[in-house]
Amino acid sequence: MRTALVTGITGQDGSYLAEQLLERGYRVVGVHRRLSAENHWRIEHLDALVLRYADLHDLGSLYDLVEEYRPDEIYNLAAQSFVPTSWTQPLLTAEATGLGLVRLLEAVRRVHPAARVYQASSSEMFGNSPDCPQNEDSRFAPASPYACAKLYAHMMVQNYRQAHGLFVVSGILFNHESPRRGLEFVTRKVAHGVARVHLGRVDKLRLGNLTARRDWGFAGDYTQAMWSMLQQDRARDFVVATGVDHSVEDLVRLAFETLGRDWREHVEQDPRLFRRNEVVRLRGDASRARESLGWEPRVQFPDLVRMMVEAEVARLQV
Ligand code: NAP
Ligand code: F7E
Repeated sequence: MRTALVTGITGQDGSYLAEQLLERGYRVVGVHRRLSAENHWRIEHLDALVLRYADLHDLGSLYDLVEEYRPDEIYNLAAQSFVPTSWTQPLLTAEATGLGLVRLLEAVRRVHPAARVYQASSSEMFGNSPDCPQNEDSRFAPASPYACAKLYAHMMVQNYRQAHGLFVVSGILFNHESPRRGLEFVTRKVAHGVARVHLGRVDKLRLGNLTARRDWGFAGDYTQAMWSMLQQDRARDFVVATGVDHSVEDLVRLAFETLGRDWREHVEQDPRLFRRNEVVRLRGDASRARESLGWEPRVQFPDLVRMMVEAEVARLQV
Protein backbone atom coordinates (compact mmCIF):
# COMPACT_ATOMS: atom_id res chain seq x y z
CA MET A 1 0.00 0.00 0.00
CA ARG A 2 1.41 3.39 -0.97
CA THR A 3 1.38 6.21 1.55
CA ALA A 4 0.62 9.85 0.76
CA LEU A 5 1.14 12.71 3.19
CA VAL A 6 -1.13 15.70 2.49
CA THR A 7 -0.69 19.08 4.14
CA GLY A 8 -3.71 21.40 4.00
CA ILE A 9 -6.04 18.42 4.39
CA THR A 10 -8.82 20.56 5.88
CA GLY A 11 -8.82 22.88 2.85
CA GLN A 12 -10.76 22.65 -0.39
CA ASP A 13 -8.10 20.84 -2.42
CA GLY A 14 -6.98 18.61 0.47
CA SER A 15 -10.48 17.15 0.72
CA TYR A 16 -10.80 16.32 -3.00
CA LEU A 17 -7.27 14.97 -3.23
CA ALA A 18 -7.72 12.78 -0.13
CA GLU A 19 -10.94 11.33 -1.57
CA GLN A 20 -9.20 10.48 -4.84
CA LEU A 21 -6.10 9.00 -3.18
CA LEU A 22 -8.23 6.81 -0.90
CA GLU A 23 -10.15 5.61 -3.96
CA ARG A 24 -6.81 4.69 -5.53
CA GLY A 25 -5.94 2.56 -2.49
CA TYR A 26 -3.43 4.84 -0.75
CA ARG A 27 -2.97 5.16 2.96
CA VAL A 28 -3.55 8.91 3.33
CA VAL A 29 -2.03 10.80 6.23
CA GLY A 30 -3.62 14.24 6.47
CA VAL A 31 -1.80 17.05 8.24
CA HIS A 32 -3.97 19.42 10.26
CA ARG A 33 -3.03 22.03 12.81
CA ARG A 34 -4.22 22.54 16.31
CA LEU A 35 -7.15 24.99 16.41
CA SER A 36 -9.45 25.96 19.27
CA ALA A 37 -12.42 24.62 17.29
CA GLU A 38 -12.36 21.77 14.81
CA ASN A 39 -12.91 22.61 11.11
CA HIS A 40 -13.28 19.18 9.54
CA TRP A 41 -16.48 19.80 7.56
CA ARG A 42 -14.80 19.00 4.24
CA ILE A 43 -13.25 15.70 5.37
CA GLU A 44 -15.57 14.28 8.00
CA HIS A 45 -16.96 11.75 5.47
CA LEU A 46 -13.48 10.23 4.94
CA ASP A 47 -13.35 7.54 7.63
CA ALA A 48 -10.14 5.94 6.34
CA LEU A 49 -8.14 9.16 6.61
CA VAL A 50 -5.32 9.20 9.19
CA LEU A 51 -5.07 12.67 10.77
CA ARG A 52 -1.91 13.97 12.39
CA TYR A 53 -1.03 17.36 13.83
CA ALA A 54 1.80 19.43 12.36
CA ASP A 55 2.28 23.05 11.36
CA LEU A 56 4.16 24.54 8.42
CA HIS A 57 5.76 26.99 10.86
CA ASP A 58 7.28 24.17 12.88
CA LEU A 59 10.10 22.22 11.23
CA GLY A 60 10.25 19.58 13.94
CA SER A 61 6.60 18.65 13.53
CA LEU A 62 7.05 18.13 9.78
CA TYR A 63 10.32 16.27 10.24
CA ASP A 64 8.72 13.83 12.71
CA LEU A 65 5.86 13.01 10.34
CA VAL A 66 8.14 12.41 7.36
CA GLU A 67 10.37 10.20 9.49
CA GLU A 68 7.47 8.23 10.97
CA TYR A 69 5.50 7.57 7.76
CA ARG A 70 8.25 7.71 5.07
CA PRO A 71 5.56 8.59 2.52
CA ASP A 72 5.90 7.68 -1.15
CA GLU A 73 4.22 10.96 -2.07
CA ILE A 74 3.85 14.29 -0.30
CA TYR A 75 1.39 16.96 -1.39
CA ASN A 76 2.07 20.38 0.09
CA LEU A 77 -1.30 22.10 -0.14
CA ALA A 78 -1.15 24.07 3.11
CA ALA A 79 -0.81 27.83 2.84
CA GLN A 80 -2.24 31.16 3.87
CA SER A 81 -4.12 31.26 0.56
CA PHE A 82 -6.24 34.44 0.57
CA VAL A 83 -4.67 37.33 -1.34
CA PRO A 84 -6.14 40.26 0.70
CA THR A 85 -5.00 38.66 3.98
CA SER A 86 -1.49 38.52 2.57
CA TRP A 87 -1.50 42.36 2.61
CA THR A 88 -2.57 42.56 6.24
CA GLN A 89 -0.36 39.61 7.32
CA PRO A 90 2.58 39.62 4.91
CA LEU A 91 5.06 38.06 7.33
CA LEU A 92 2.78 35.22 8.32
CA THR A 93 2.11 34.63 4.63
CA ALA A 94 5.83 34.52 3.85
CA GLU A 95 6.38 32.09 6.72
CA ALA A 96 3.56 29.68 5.84
CA THR A 97 3.19 30.03 2.08
CA GLY A 98 6.88 30.54 1.28
CA LEU A 99 9.12 29.13 3.99
CA GLY A 100 6.69 26.33 4.90
CA LEU A 101 7.59 24.52 1.70
CA VAL A 102 11.31 24.82 2.45
CA ARG A 103 10.83 23.37 5.93
CA LEU A 104 9.05 20.42 4.35
CA LEU A 105 11.77 19.98 1.71
CA GLU A 106 14.45 20.08 4.41
CA ALA A 107 12.66 17.29 6.27
CA VAL A 108 12.43 15.27 3.04
CA ARG A 109 16.07 15.88 2.11
CA ARG A 110 17.34 14.87 5.55
CA VAL A 111 15.21 11.84 6.37
CA HIS A 112 13.46 10.52 3.26
CA PRO A 113 14.80 11.91 -0.04
CA ALA A 114 13.04 9.18 -2.06
CA ALA A 115 9.65 10.82 -1.43
CA ARG A 116 8.03 12.51 -4.41
CA VAL A 117 6.81 16.00 -3.53
CA TYR A 118 4.05 18.14 -5.06
CA GLN A 119 4.04 21.88 -4.37
CA ALA A 120 0.85 23.93 -4.83
CA SER A 121 2.11 26.82 -6.94
CA SER A 122 -0.28 29.44 -8.21
CA SER A 123 -1.18 31.44 -11.32
CA GLU A 124 -0.98 34.48 -9.01
CA MET A 125 2.80 34.26 -9.57
CA PHE A 126 2.16 35.56 -13.11
CA GLY A 127 0.35 38.56 -11.64
CA ASN A 128 0.22 41.23 -14.32
CA SER A 129 2.62 39.41 -16.63
CA PRO A 130 2.97 40.83 -20.15
CA ASP A 131 2.46 37.27 -21.43
CA CYS A 132 -1.06 35.94 -22.05
CA PRO A 133 -2.08 33.16 -22.01
CA GLN A 134 0.44 32.03 -19.39
CA ASN A 135 2.33 28.75 -19.66
CA GLU A 136 5.32 27.26 -17.78
CA ASP A 137 7.72 29.68 -19.56
CA SER A 138 5.76 32.90 -19.09
CA ARG A 139 7.24 35.80 -17.18
CA PHE A 140 6.34 36.20 -13.52
CA ALA A 141 5.13 39.54 -12.15
CA PRO A 142 3.71 38.77 -8.70
CA ALA A 143 1.40 41.49 -7.38
CA SER A 144 0.84 40.58 -3.72
CA PRO A 145 2.73 39.19 -0.72
CA TYR A 146 0.88 35.91 -1.38
CA ALA A 147 2.15 35.76 -4.96
CA CYS A 148 5.69 36.68 -3.86
CA ALA A 149 5.68 33.92 -1.23
CA LYS A 150 4.39 31.37 -3.77
CA LEU A 151 7.05 32.45 -6.26
CA TYR A 152 9.79 32.00 -3.66
CA ALA A 153 8.54 28.47 -2.95
CA HIS A 154 8.27 27.78 -6.68
CA MET A 155 11.90 28.76 -7.26
CA MET A 156 12.96 26.64 -4.28
CA VAL A 157 11.23 23.65 -5.88
CA GLN A 158 13.37 24.12 -8.97
CA ASN A 159 16.52 24.64 -6.88
CA TYR A 160 15.99 21.58 -4.70
CA ARG A 161 15.29 19.53 -7.81
CA GLN A 162 18.50 20.67 -9.49
CA ALA A 163 20.85 20.83 -6.50
CA HIS A 164 19.62 17.93 -4.37
CA GLY A 165 18.11 15.71 -7.07
CA LEU A 166 14.76 15.50 -5.27
CA PHE A 167 11.64 14.50 -7.21
CA VAL A 168 9.76 17.70 -6.49
CA VAL A 169 7.30 19.36 -8.85
CA SER A 170 5.19 22.49 -8.95
CA GLY A 171 1.67 22.53 -10.26
CA ILE A 172 0.96 26.09 -11.37
CA LEU A 173 -2.77 25.95 -10.86
CA PHE A 174 -5.17 28.61 -12.03
CA ASN A 175 -8.25 29.41 -9.91
CA HIS A 176 -10.24 26.30 -9.10
CA GLU A 177 -13.49 26.29 -7.21
CA SER A 178 -16.19 24.03 -5.82
CA PRO A 179 -18.96 23.96 -3.21
CA ARG A 180 -16.10 23.34 -0.74
CA ARG A 181 -14.40 26.67 -1.51
CA GLY A 182 -13.83 29.04 1.41
CA LEU A 183 -16.60 31.63 1.75
CA GLU A 184 -14.23 34.58 1.30
CA PHE A 185 -13.29 33.69 -2.31
CA VAL A 186 -15.40 35.36 -4.97
CA THR A 187 -17.06 32.29 -6.54
CA ARG A 188 -18.38 30.91 -3.26
CA LYS A 189 -19.19 34.39 -1.95
CA VAL A 190 -21.31 34.98 -5.05
CA ALA A 191 -22.95 31.53 -4.93
CA HIS A 192 -23.75 32.00 -1.25
CA GLY A 193 -25.02 35.55 -1.81
CA VAL A 194 -27.25 34.53 -4.72
CA ALA A 195 -28.73 31.71 -2.65
CA ARG A 196 -29.43 34.08 0.26
CA VAL A 197 -31.13 36.58 -2.06
CA HIS A 198 -33.16 33.75 -3.59
CA LEU A 199 -34.33 32.56 -0.18
CA GLY A 200 -35.29 36.10 0.81
CA ARG A 201 -32.67 36.44 3.56
CA VAL A 202 -30.93 39.48 2.06
CA ASP A 203 -31.51 41.73 -0.91
CA LYS A 204 -28.01 42.93 -1.75
CA LEU A 205 -24.61 41.40 -2.38
CA ARG A 206 -21.54 43.64 -1.98
CA LEU A 207 -18.59 42.98 -4.26
CA GLY A 208 -15.35 44.62 -5.37
CA ASN A 209 -13.93 44.81 -8.87
CA LEU A 210 -16.27 43.23 -11.43
CA THR A 211 -13.91 43.65 -14.39
CA ALA A 212 -11.10 41.36 -13.18
CA ARG A 213 -10.81 38.21 -15.27
CA ARG A 214 -9.87 34.73 -14.09
CA ASP A 215 -9.55 31.26 -15.60
CA TRP A 216 -11.87 29.30 -13.29
CA GLY A 217 -12.04 25.48 -13.21
CA PHE A 218 -13.39 22.76 -10.91
CA ALA A 219 -11.17 21.76 -7.95
CA GLY A 220 -11.87 18.03 -8.31
CA ASP A 221 -10.45 18.09 -11.85
CA TYR A 222 -7.33 19.93 -10.70
CA THR A 223 -6.49 17.53 -7.86
CA GLN A 224 -6.41 14.70 -10.43
CA ALA A 225 -3.66 16.60 -12.23
CA MET A 226 -1.64 16.87 -8.99
CA TRP A 227 -1.58 13.09 -8.66
CA SER A 228 -0.64 12.61 -12.34
CA MET A 229 2.36 14.94 -11.96
CA LEU A 230 3.85 12.64 -9.32
CA GLN A 231 3.41 9.54 -11.53
CA GLN A 232 5.67 10.84 -14.32
CA ASP A 233 9.14 9.45 -15.12
CA ARG A 234 10.72 12.85 -14.62
CA ALA A 235 9.95 15.76 -12.34
CA ARG A 236 8.58 18.74 -14.30
CA ASP A 237 6.35 21.69 -13.54
CA PHE A 238 2.91 21.99 -15.13
CA VAL A 239 0.33 24.70 -15.67
CA VAL A 240 -3.22 23.51 -14.98
CA ALA A 241 -6.01 25.70 -16.38
CA THR A 242 -9.09 25.60 -18.60
CA GLY A 243 -7.70 28.10 -21.14
CA VAL A 244 -10.88 30.21 -20.92
CA ASP A 245 -11.22 33.35 -18.82
CA HIS A 246 -14.31 35.17 -17.59
CA SER A 247 -14.90 38.41 -15.72
CA VAL A 248 -16.30 38.60 -12.21
CA GLU A 249 -19.33 40.24 -13.85
CA ASP A 250 -19.81 37.12 -16.05
CA LEU A 251 -19.71 35.02 -12.89
CA VAL A 252 -22.29 37.18 -11.13
CA ARG A 253 -24.62 37.33 -14.14
CA LEU A 254 -24.56 33.55 -14.62
CA ALA A 255 -25.01 32.86 -10.93
CA PHE A 256 -28.12 35.06 -10.68
CA GLU A 257 -29.46 33.68 -13.99
CA THR A 258 -29.27 30.17 -12.53
CA LEU A 259 -32.11 31.19 -10.21
CA GLY A 260 -33.88 33.35 -12.78
CA ARG A 261 -32.80 36.71 -11.39
CA ASP A 262 -31.22 39.88 -12.77
CA TRP A 263 -27.89 40.55 -11.03
CA ARG A 264 -28.16 44.33 -11.53
CA GLU A 265 -31.02 44.49 -9.03
CA HIS A 266 -28.97 42.88 -6.27
CA VAL A 267 -25.27 43.71 -6.65
CA GLU A 268 -23.59 46.75 -5.14
CA GLN A 269 -19.95 47.60 -5.59
CA ASP A 270 -18.05 48.42 -2.42
CA PRO A 271 -14.80 50.39 -2.88
CA ARG A 272 -13.43 48.75 0.29
CA LEU A 273 -13.42 45.42 -1.53
CA PHE A 274 -11.27 46.65 -4.40
CA ARG A 275 -7.71 45.28 -4.29
CA ARG A 276 -4.64 47.30 -3.56
CA ASN A 277 -2.79 45.90 -6.56
CA GLU A 278 -5.33 44.06 -8.69
CA VAL A 279 -4.34 41.24 -11.02
CA VAL A 280 -6.32 42.23 -14.06
CA ARG A 281 -6.43 39.07 -16.13
CA LEU A 282 -5.20 35.49 -15.85
CA ARG A 283 -5.69 32.85 -18.52
CA GLY A 284 -3.68 29.65 -18.60
CA ASP A 285 -2.27 27.55 -21.41
CA ALA A 286 -2.26 23.94 -20.14
CA SER A 287 -0.89 22.38 -23.36
CA ARG A 288 1.92 20.60 -21.50
CA ALA A 289 -0.51 19.02 -19.03
CA ARG A 290 -2.79 17.98 -21.91
CA GLU A 291 0.03 16.42 -23.90
CA SER A 292 2.12 14.81 -21.12
CA LEU A 293 -0.48 14.02 -18.46
CA GLY A 294 -3.46 13.49 -20.76
CA TRP A 295 -5.25 15.94 -18.47
CA GLU A 296 -8.43 17.79 -19.54
CA PRO A 297 -10.86 19.82 -17.43
CA ARG A 298 -14.20 18.00 -17.30
CA VAL A 299 -16.36 20.72 -15.77
CA GLN A 300 -16.93 23.90 -17.80
CA PHE A 301 -17.52 27.31 -16.24
CA PRO A 302 -21.35 27.49 -16.60
CA ASP A 303 -21.70 24.02 -15.01
CA LEU A 304 -19.33 25.01 -12.22
CA VAL A 305 -21.38 28.10 -11.42
CA ARG A 306 -24.61 26.10 -11.46
CA MET A 307 -23.08 23.40 -9.25
CA MET A 308 -21.99 26.00 -6.70
CA VAL A 309 -25.27 27.92 -6.62
CA GLU A 310 -27.36 24.75 -6.32
CA ALA A 311 -25.12 23.42 -3.54
CA GLU A 312 -25.49 26.70 -1.67
CA VAL A 313 -29.28 26.72 -1.92
CA ALA A 314 -29.39 23.11 -0.69
CA ARG A 315 -27.04 23.93 2.19
CA LEU A 316 -29.06 26.94 3.33
CA GLN A 317 -32.35 25.05 3.18
CA VAL A 318 -31.24 22.36 5.65
P1 NAP B 1 -7.53 26.52 1.41
O1 NAP B 1 -8.92 25.98 1.27
O2 NAP B 1 -7.34 27.91 1.90
O3 NAP B 1 -6.74 25.52 2.40
C1 NAP B 1 -5.51 25.88 2.95
C2 NAP B 1 -5.10 24.79 3.91
O4 NAP B 1 -3.82 25.14 4.49
C3 NAP B 1 -6.04 24.56 5.09
O5 NAP B 1 -6.13 23.18 5.35
C4 NAP B 1 -5.32 25.25 6.23
O6 NAP B 1 -5.63 24.75 7.50
C5 NAP B 1 -3.88 24.92 5.89
N1 NAP B 1 -2.90 25.74 6.58
C6 NAP B 1 -2.79 27.09 6.54
N2 NAP B 1 -1.74 27.50 7.28
C7 NAP B 1 -1.18 26.37 7.79
C8 NAP B 1 -0.08 26.13 8.64
N3 NAP B 1 0.67 27.12 9.12
N4 NAP B 1 0.25 24.85 8.96
C9 NAP B 1 -0.51 23.83 8.49
N5 NAP B 1 -1.59 24.00 7.69
C10 NAP B 1 -1.91 25.25 7.35
O7 NAP B 1 -6.74 26.40 0.04
P2 NAP B 1 -7.08 25.52 -1.28
O8 NAP B 1 -7.98 26.32 -2.15
O9 NAP B 1 -7.44 24.16 -0.88
O10 NAP B 1 -5.67 25.54 -2.00
C11 NAP B 1 -4.69 24.55 -1.71
C12 NAP B 1 -3.31 25.10 -2.05
O11 NAP B 1 -3.27 25.46 -3.43
C13 NAP B 1 -2.91 26.35 -1.29
O12 NAP B 1 -1.53 26.28 -1.08
C14 NAP B 1 -3.24 27.48 -2.24
O13 NAP B 1 -2.44 28.60 -1.95
C15 NAP B 1 -2.90 26.83 -3.55
N6 NAP B 1 -3.61 27.30 -4.73
C16 NAP B 1 -4.97 27.35 -4.69
C17 NAP B 1 -5.66 27.73 -5.85
C18 NAP B 1 -7.16 27.77 -5.89
O14 NAP B 1 -7.70 28.38 -6.82
N7 NAP B 1 -7.85 27.12 -4.95
C19 NAP B 1 -4.94 28.03 -7.03
C20 NAP B 1 -3.55 27.94 -7.00
C21 NAP B 1 -2.89 27.55 -5.85
P3 NAP B 1 -6.87 25.34 8.38
O15 NAP B 1 -8.09 24.66 7.85
O16 NAP B 1 -6.50 24.92 9.75
O17 NAP B 1 -6.90 26.81 8.17
O1 F7E C 1 -10.64 36.76 -6.27
C1 F7E C 1 -12.32 39.83 -7.53
C2 F7E C 1 -10.93 40.00 -6.93
O2 F7E C 1 -10.36 36.02 -3.91
C3 F7E C 1 -10.84 36.65 -7.65
C4 F7E C 1 -6.81 31.92 -4.45
O3 F7E C 1 -7.23 30.58 -4.42
O4 F7E C 1 -6.81 31.95 -6.84
C5 F7E C 1 -7.34 32.59 -5.70
O5 F7E C 1 -6.94 33.96 -5.66
C6 F7E C 1 -11.12 38.00 -8.27
C7 F7E C 1 -10.14 39.09 -7.86
O6 F7E C 1 -9.30 34.69 -5.82
C8 F7E C 1 -14.66 40.35 -4.82
O7 F7E C 1 -10.54 41.36 -6.94
C9 F7E C 1 -14.36 41.11 -6.82
O8 F7E C 1 -9.76 39.80 -9.01
O9 F7E C 1 -11.70 34.59 -5.50
P1 F7E C 1 -10.56 35.49 -5.29
P2 F7E C 1 -7.82 35.14 -6.25
O10 F7E C 1 -7.38 36.36 -5.57
O11 F7E C 1 -7.79 35.11 -7.75
C10 F7E C 1 -5.38 31.96 -6.94
C11 F7E C 1 -5.00 31.20 -8.19
C12 F7E C 1 -4.71 31.50 -5.70
O12 F7E C 1 -3.63 30.93 -5.75
C13 F7E C 1 -5.29 31.97 -4.40
O13 F7E C 1 -4.85 31.14 -3.34
O14 F7E C 1 -12.39 38.45 -7.83
N1 F7E C 1 -13.39 40.20 -6.60
N2 F7E C 1 -15.15 41.23 -5.74
C14 F7E C 1 -13.55 39.70 -5.37
N3 F7E C 1 -12.85 38.77 -4.69
C15 F7E C 1 -13.26 38.46 -3.44
N4 F7E C 1 -12.58 37.50 -2.76
N5 F7E C 1 -14.34 39.08 -2.85
C16 F7E C 1 -15.08 40.04 -3.50
O15 F7E C 1 -16.03 40.58 -2.97
